[in-house]
Amino acid sequence: MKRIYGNVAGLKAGQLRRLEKLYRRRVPPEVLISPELARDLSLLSHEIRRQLGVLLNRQGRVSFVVVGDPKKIVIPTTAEYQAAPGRLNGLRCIHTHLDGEALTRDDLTDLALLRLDLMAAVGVGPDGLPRAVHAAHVLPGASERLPHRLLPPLAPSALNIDCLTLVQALEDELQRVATGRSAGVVRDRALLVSVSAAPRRQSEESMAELRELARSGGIEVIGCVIQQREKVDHRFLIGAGKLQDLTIHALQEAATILVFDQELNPSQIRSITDQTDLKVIDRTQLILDIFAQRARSREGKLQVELAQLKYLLPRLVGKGTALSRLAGGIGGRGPGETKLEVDRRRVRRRIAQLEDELEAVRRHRRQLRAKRDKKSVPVISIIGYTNAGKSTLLNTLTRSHVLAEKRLFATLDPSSRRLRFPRDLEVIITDTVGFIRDLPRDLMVAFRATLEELERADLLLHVVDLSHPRFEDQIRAVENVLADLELGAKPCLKVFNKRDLVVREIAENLALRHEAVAVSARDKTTLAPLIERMQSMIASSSNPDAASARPGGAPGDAEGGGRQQPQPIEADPLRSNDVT
Ligand SMILES: Nc1nc2c(ncn2[C@@H]2O[C@H](COP(=O)(O)OP(=O)(O)OP(=O)(O)O)[C@@H](O)[C@H]2O)c(=O)[nH]1
Ligand SMILES: [Mg+2]
Repeated sequence: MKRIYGNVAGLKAGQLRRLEKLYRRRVPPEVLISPELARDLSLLSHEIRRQLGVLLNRQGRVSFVVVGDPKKIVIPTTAEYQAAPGRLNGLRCIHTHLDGEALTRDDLTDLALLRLDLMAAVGVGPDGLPRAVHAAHVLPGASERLPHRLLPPLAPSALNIDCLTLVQALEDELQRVATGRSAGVVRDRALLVSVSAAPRRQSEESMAELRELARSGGIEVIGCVIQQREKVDHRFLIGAGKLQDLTIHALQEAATILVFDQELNPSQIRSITDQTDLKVIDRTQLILDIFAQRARSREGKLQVELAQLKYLLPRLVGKGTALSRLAGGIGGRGPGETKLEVDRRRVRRRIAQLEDELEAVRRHRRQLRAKRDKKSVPVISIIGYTNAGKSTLLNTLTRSHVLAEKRLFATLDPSSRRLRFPRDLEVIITDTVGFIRDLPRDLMVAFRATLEELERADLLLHVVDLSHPRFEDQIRAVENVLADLELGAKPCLKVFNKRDLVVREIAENLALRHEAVAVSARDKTTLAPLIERMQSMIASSSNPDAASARPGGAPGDAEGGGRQQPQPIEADPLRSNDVT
């Protein structure tokens, strides 16, 4: 016996039997609904004074029979018909409207949220016979317009609208939207979402950075939604109504993923995923994904995996605990243990293992460092916000070819080069992973081995992208990370990069105010003052007496500039070898 869904209380046995018999009906697949079935629904609905609906699959079989109340009907959520992203769910809903009214807002929302093939309402006349039929379908790829299209009202005798062809065309269109703009490459298509009480400008700027992060992660951004709320919704973060709009928008644009600018807790991720059928991640997860894509060295990979597992662990909570009981005794595990606990234990074990391996890496690094210390070659570490131009600076200074790219977190693994200064002073110069505002804690801990290198530096070069509208915030973010790493007291020279993109006087004024050197890392002819400053700072750190004689000069007035023409940078013959 097939189940009748919805509001069946108080129906007579005969009426229930008639409802059950509806499951036996077949409708020609190309017809919206057969006139006979429309008539039966209408008459029965009139008799019980409740809306009545059927969900028909693409073979024209009745998959669900649902009883509503006089004004509305609740369609069961149909897990077995869940639609893949960019597809419809293969069911059309035909239900009755006792007053013969057109499709309601709720009907149209259901159409989009459940991704039905079609939604239709059969008007019930005063005699119980069917009147006009109103139908609608979703409208792909047009988020600026309404998300659906209403068909002109149909007569109950003229319901052959060639459903299958129509639905096929809709799916083709959805598919086209999904792949059209990414030139055939299958990539995630994201809607970016920000929910916060912060002023709009701030949210927008943060969103711009999230967009850059998404781009770096190889995700196509198809839209951004910012919601300002005094109080965030504890369940969905975003308001329930807005989330509904978002889901419809996502359907139209064939989005596959929602990326939140704010941190989501595990239960929010779960509720939003359930509600939208989309992948849901937050900024931290996105950064972790980028790191995972970029990690090349073994150490980098270990560090990223560790960070990912630490992120995952608290999120392995309660999910399906009751369902995933393992049979007792397998592999020595006791009965009653849940799969989740096994997962959690496995993750913990792997974390411990990774931490051991990284400890070994750190030991090895310390030995290398001790060797280097014996030779006492000064170390200069290039640090700064991601995309500031650190790798470019290293390349130009040492004529090497470290990867430099217009994307966030191009560099993950540190690389070191030797550099000989004009005054025959040799140093090691290291490029590091970029910093970012609110750097995920786990990531920082995981990258400790890399960042420990900084402790050993004699001088930090803090590279700043002067052309970035928020460069001052970026400076602060970097300084916060340095303070977290207890490196705040290290000698540090600010390098204001990309001065070619900024009006000359402005660049010079800013550099003066921040005691920085303005350069263009791509253009080695601009680097002479920087080299002078580095040289004198290194010299004074190894010879404190010299320090008082050399106050930090402004750009261009580098110490000794008059006496000694800055020479072209002499890179060591070893330059192409990493010296880590
Ligand atoms: N116009 C201009 N662009 C620059 C300059 N220096 C670097 N860039 C560009 O800025 C982008 C980022 O440079 P990278 O050297 O990769 O930056 P990074 O700081 O190493 O970045 P991550 O490793 O991703 O943290 C690249 O597209 C560079 O070509 C400069 O002086 N002027
Ligand atoms: Mg880099």
